[in-house]
Amino acid sequence: MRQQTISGVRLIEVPGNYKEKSLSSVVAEGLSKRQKSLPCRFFYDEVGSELFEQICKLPEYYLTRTERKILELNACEIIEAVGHDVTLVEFGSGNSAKTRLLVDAAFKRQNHVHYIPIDISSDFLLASSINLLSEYERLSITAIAAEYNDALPILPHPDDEPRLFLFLGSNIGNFSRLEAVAFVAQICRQMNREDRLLIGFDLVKDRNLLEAAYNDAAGITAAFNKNLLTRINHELGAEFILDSFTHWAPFVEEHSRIEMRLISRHRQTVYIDALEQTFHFESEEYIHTENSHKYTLETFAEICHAAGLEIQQRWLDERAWFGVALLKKIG
Ligand code: AVI
Repeated sequence: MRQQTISGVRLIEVPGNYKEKSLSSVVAEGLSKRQKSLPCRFFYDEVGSELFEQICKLPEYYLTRTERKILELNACEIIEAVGHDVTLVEFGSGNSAKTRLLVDAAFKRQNHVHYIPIDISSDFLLASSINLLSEYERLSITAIAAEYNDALPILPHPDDEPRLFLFLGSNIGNFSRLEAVAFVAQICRQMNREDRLLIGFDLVKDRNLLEAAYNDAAGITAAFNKNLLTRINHELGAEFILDSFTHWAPFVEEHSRIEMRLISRHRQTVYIDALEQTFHFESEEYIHTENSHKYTLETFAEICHAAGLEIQQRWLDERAWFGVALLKKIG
C-alpha cells in the first residue's frame, strides 16, 4: 500500500491484488462457450468510457438524468436522514455531477466534508479528485486506487460519524443477483450501525422504453457494444469485421434484464492472433456482452435483505422509472 499527497489529494494505492482475468483469457474462455459471452467490464477503455459518457446524454437513455433529478430534489433530505458530519464514500469516481449534489447538500449542514472515492484507475481518480477539490475550500479527499474488495477494509472510520456509501448509476444492475447480494453484503460487513448505503436502481417499465434506451437511434450504444470487438482486434490481433455483427439489446422478461448482444449477420470464422485460434459463428449466433437488470420495488428490497440491509427511505421519480434507496443494517 502506497500513500502520498498530490495537489492536496491524499492518494492511497493498493496495488497488486489484481484477481481479474486478462482480456486474452476471458476472450478465449467466453468465445469457446456454447453461449458465447464477454464480460462488460471490458467496455471501458478510453474510447468506451467516452462513448458511455455520450450514452448518458442520449434522449432515450433516461437513467442518468432521472437519477440526477431524484438527487437534485432530495439530496438534502438524504444527507439529513444519514445524520451529522457525514463522510461520503463513493464506489467509482465517475459520477461527479451527482457527487456534487450530495457534497453541496452536506455543506448545508456541516463545516467540513470528507469525500472518499474508490476507483481502480488511479489516473482518472486523481484527475477527478483534484478537479473536485479545486471547487470546494472545506472539502478533503482521500482517494483510494484499488479494487472495491481491497479498499473496504482500509477505509477511514471517524468515531461516531456516519459514512454514506454511494453506489449510483444503476451499476448494481450489471451484476447477477448473486453478485449483487455478495457485493452489498461485503459493504454491509464493513458498515457500523450509523453508516448508510445509497443505491441507484432502475425499475421495470414498458418494454419499448427499456429497449429504446439500449438501442438508441443515433447508434451510440451499438458503437459502445462493438467497441469490444475493436478492442479485441487491436489488443489481441483479431480479425473481427464490425459490419458482420449487429448490435441488439432486447428486454428478456424471464430474467428482468436488458441483454446486450452482438449478433453475427452470417456464418463466419474469426481468427485471433494472440490466441492462435479461430472461432466459428453461425448466422444469428450472438455474443452476450452485458446484463442490465431492471427491478421491482420488491425484487430490489429482497436483494438488500439477502445482503443484511433494509431500506430506511426510498425516493422515486414522478413516473416511477428509477429508484434511489437509503439502506441500513438490519436490526
Ligand atoms: C453502467 N451501466 C449502469 C450501464 C447500464 O445501463 O447498464 C451500461 C450501459 N450499457 C448500455 N448502455 C449503458
